[in-house]
Amino acid sequence: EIINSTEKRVKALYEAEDHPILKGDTQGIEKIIEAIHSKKDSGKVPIIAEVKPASPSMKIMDISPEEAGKIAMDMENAGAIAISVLTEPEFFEGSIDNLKAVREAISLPVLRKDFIIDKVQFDEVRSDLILLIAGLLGEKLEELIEYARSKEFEPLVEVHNKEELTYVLENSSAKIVGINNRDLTTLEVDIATTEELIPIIKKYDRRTGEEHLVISESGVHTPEDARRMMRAGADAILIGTSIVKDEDIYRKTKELVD
Ligand code: IGP
Repeated sequence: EIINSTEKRVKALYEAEDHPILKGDTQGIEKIIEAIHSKKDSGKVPIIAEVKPASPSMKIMDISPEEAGKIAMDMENAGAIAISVLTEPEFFEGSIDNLKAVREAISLPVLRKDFIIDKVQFDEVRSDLILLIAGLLGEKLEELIEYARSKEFEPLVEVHNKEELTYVLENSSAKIVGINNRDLTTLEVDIATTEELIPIIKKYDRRTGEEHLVISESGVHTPEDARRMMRAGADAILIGTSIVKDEDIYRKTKELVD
């Protein structure tokens, strides 16, 4: 379903009269690495906080662009290292305008969360980081990674299981790997997924000498969950639902960071 709906959006983009071509101005990966180190050095947890109105399994809350900007400011002030913004309109109720508003409101790097399947989508809106889902792209993955970098977006390449991870490590130039604790086909969440997959990345890195940044995504609710993901070897943690549904976004983000 979500693929059909994404394909329709892509078609509309091609049919649109004038589509602007974006130029790069990324502040992606270096800034993230620096922020991760400085959080860890001060004994804190590097959190990427997500502006997420809904998911296929749960409505969280309506978020207008103005509110998206305010929420992102709270997240930034509470010590998040980056902000993720859903732009998928149908199943996650995100929007391009939310992302634009967030980018104007804050100075942290911004990650665009959407189902990217075609190059034309890179011209919709500028972000520093962009999600590419390995399981969705298959053999198109490396082509889109290279295209992303040519447009100065740094891709966060998401995997959910051992097969996808091994494929990404062996067949792509991904530097930032996201381990999604949620299975996008069954929507089941288990944060043990991160514990299971990180050793494979570390072993690969030791063998090749390259190093990946590992982001644990989804299903993290408490400071204990967050610490558990850090102990497993995550470099940062991406959290949406538990922050956005809290009545005090600043306090909840800070609790997870501290
Ligand atoms: C956030 P959570 O459980 O904290 O709300 O999860 C984020 O990981 C999740 O929104 C997500 C996602 C995605 C959304 C991970 N991968 C791919 C859309 C598409």
